[in-house]
Amino acid sequence: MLISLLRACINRQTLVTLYNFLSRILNKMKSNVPPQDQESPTIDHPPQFDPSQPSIPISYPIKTLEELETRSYFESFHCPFNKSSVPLKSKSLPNRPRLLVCHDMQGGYVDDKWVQGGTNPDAYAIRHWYLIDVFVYFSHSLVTLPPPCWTNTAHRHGVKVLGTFITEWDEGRLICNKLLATKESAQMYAERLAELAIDLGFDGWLINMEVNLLEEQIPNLEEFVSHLTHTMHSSMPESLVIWYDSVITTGHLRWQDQLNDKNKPFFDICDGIFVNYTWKSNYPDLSAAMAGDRKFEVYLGKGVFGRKTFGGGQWNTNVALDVLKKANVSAAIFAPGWLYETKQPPDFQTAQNRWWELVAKSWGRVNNYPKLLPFYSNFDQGQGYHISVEGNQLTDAPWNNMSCQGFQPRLDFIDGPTPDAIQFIVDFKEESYNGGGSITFKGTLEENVPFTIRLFQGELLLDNVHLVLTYSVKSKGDSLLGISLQFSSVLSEKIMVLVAPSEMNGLSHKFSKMIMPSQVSKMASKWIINEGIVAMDGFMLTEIHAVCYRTKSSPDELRSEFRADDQDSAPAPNLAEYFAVLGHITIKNFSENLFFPPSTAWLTESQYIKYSSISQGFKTVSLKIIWKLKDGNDFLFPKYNIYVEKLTKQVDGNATGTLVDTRVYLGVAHVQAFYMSELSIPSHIGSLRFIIQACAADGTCQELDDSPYMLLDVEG
Ligand SMILES: *[C@@H]1O[C@H](CO)[C@@H](O)[C@H](O)[C@H]1NC(C)=O
Ligand SMILES: *[C@@H]1O[C@H](CO)[C@@H](O)[C@H](O)[C@H]1NC(C)=O
Ligand SMILES: *[C@@H]1O[C@H](CO)[C@@H](O)[C@H](O)[C@H]1NC(C)=O
Ligand SMILES: *[C@@H]1O[C@H](CO)[C@@H](O)[C@H](O)[C@H]1NC(C)=O
Ligand SMILES: CC(=O)N[C@H]1CO[C@H](CO)[C@@H](O)[C@@H]1O
Ligand SMILES: CC(=O)N[C@H]1CO[C@H](CO)[C@@H](O)[C@@H]1O
Repeated sequence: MLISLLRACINRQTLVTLYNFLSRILNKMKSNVPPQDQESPTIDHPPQFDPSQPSIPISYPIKTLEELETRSYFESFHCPFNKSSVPLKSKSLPNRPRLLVCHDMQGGYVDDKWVQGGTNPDAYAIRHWYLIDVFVYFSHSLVTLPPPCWTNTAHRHGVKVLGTFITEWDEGRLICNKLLATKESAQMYAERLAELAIDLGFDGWLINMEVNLLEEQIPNLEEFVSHLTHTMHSSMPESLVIWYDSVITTGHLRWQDQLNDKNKPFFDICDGIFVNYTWKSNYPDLSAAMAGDRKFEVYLGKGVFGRKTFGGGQWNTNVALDVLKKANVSAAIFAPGWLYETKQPPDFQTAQNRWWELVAKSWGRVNNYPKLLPFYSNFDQGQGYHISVEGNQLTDAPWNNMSCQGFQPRLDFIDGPTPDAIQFIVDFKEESYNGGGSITFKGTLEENVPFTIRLFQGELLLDNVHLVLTYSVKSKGDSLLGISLQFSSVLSEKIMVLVAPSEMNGLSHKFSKMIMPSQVSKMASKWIINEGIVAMDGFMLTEIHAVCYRTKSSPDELRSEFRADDQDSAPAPNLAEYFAVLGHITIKNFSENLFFPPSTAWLTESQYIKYSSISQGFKTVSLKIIWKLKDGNDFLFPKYNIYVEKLTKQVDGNATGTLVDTRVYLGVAHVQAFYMSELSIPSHIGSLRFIIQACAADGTCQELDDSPYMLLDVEG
């Protein structure tokens, strides 16, 4: 047992199994010892997690068959927070080789377990969704439920998300004995798994049976897999159940590293197979031949850590991908968190961009956006050092919430004096317009010479629609930023439309059309909001570019702004510093009017209110706030910002007290529930007003004065 445990730790490069094992032993010891001995435990152990008690919402896996069977997960305080709220818009997988990415990092549930977000600005996240078709959240717990932040961001980008069902080691055999005891038990557990995926809003399961079974257990195992597939498909036709290359038809645990007659019976009753990564160069072709017309449903593994993987993984990841692409089968990348765990230089963001660029070069992009209206990106990476709403910075506390990731751009140099004249990065340190991210462009640029970067590659068909393009910019000196849109007709005719301020008029001859947007400047924050209307019926919007540009201006002015402390490096004539930040971009349907229900249309309610006294006259409150529309309409806004206002105690006759302090931003919710933990209440405060600000898919938020709120009279 211990040997196999040690193997587990070394193989998986994680200590979590050992940790869980020790805490289980510890808990067992704890329940066996008399109470007086409990005061001095020899090893520190975390307090028992009681999912029924209110606490900061987290995402966690199911560890036993009993919990799965009794559906106790649905009774958990944390469950309502656990639903992903972003539906998948493009549903079926395309008919071509696909890229599956399997996340296995530090046992899972790290910074991503905090459903409402955490405080680590350097949390692990993937932002290269345009390269991915399917994302699997993997851990070594029996039932791994993907934290909703992954599902939210993956769905936004058109990527399917699977949870994992795994049985391994001796414990896994015991589980299988129960799971596969009868045909009925196999069906029942399959139904439980299907129910979890459907209720929590993810798209299916990876089934990983890494145990030796008896041959007579195989028919019930097949029943389990086929029943799970059927049940999933009947509720969600485009869902996926994928079999991991592990147990074979004789019951032996024998990884085949290919699709062959020993594992094909499982492949035949589900939506695909994830083949172990130690394959040899001819296995992809053999597997493709075996799969026949389902070859895109064979996902050959490749481990990023590189253990025995074809081509070695790590920075040679493209080697295996090239082979798979040539064989015309799908690929499954295992554990790209390697970059983060092994701290690849120079820093995670740069290393991650370089590594996924290898994947892009080998495999090509698989997802294009925009595909639908409205299209909105604030370039938020789901982490950072501040948060803004419409140009006003609300907090400068470090944070992470992958749910908040906007559509992630892939920045490509298109045209300019030299490719490196301007550096462009998706940034979370620079100021943001909405959320915590932006794109920064900086460098030197000659007057009247444009520098163009592609932001998005889209597939948005325009039919009888006027588009409204809105973008926010903050810049220095005479730096200007325009957006150009590339449209293609059915005959592949390309039309470039530039939406840019009139100072960029000098470029108009390079475009089919130039549209000068109306501009609103937000004085306090120096952001300029540009808005232009484009009509291109019958065309497809295929690319979105940013165009950096400078016009003539007095060099003295510029020097004083950029070089105040640097006398020697005066810029050469006509070549001056360029600096602009793109805050967001929205493309929407001109005729589609946005509507926010008035505050009176909402019901708000508080639950689980708990006060704690910190010191004389100073206390904290924890509570859960929920809200819904009175007419029962289930319509969900994609995001709600939550604020609190503290009001003084009421004095005779005054219905409410006076507002003290300013409104404080508390966080963001992607479901219609928010848990506030330990909000401090000074003694002179008589009531709290929690404001729930709905934000629509195009990024606009309801006016705070019209937003629903919940009033709480402070107890005592
Ligand atoms: C992959 O297969 C090899 C044998 O070919 C086996 O040793 C290894 O454990 C397998 N890896 C996994 C993750 O199953
Ligand atoms: C891959 O397979 C598809 C479908 O069978 C076929 O249309 C396509 O030509 C193949 N591509 C290559 C590169 O072999
Ligand atoms: C634009 O909005 C109008 C009015 O709601 C609607 O009829 C039309 O279908 C929309 N077009 C697109 C492409 O969304
Ligand atoms: C009620 O509160 C307002 C605002 O602080 C104050 O101006 C007013 O005098 C108060 N009225 C009474 C009756 O205390
Ligand atoms: C099973 C369960 O409790 N699901 C809940 C997940 O969260 C949403 C939003 O709060 C609830 O409506 C579901 O009932
Ligand atoms: C963008 C956003 O609102 N992020 C929130 C994520 O969660 C943390 C912790 O709850 C909040 O502090 C952030 O404001």
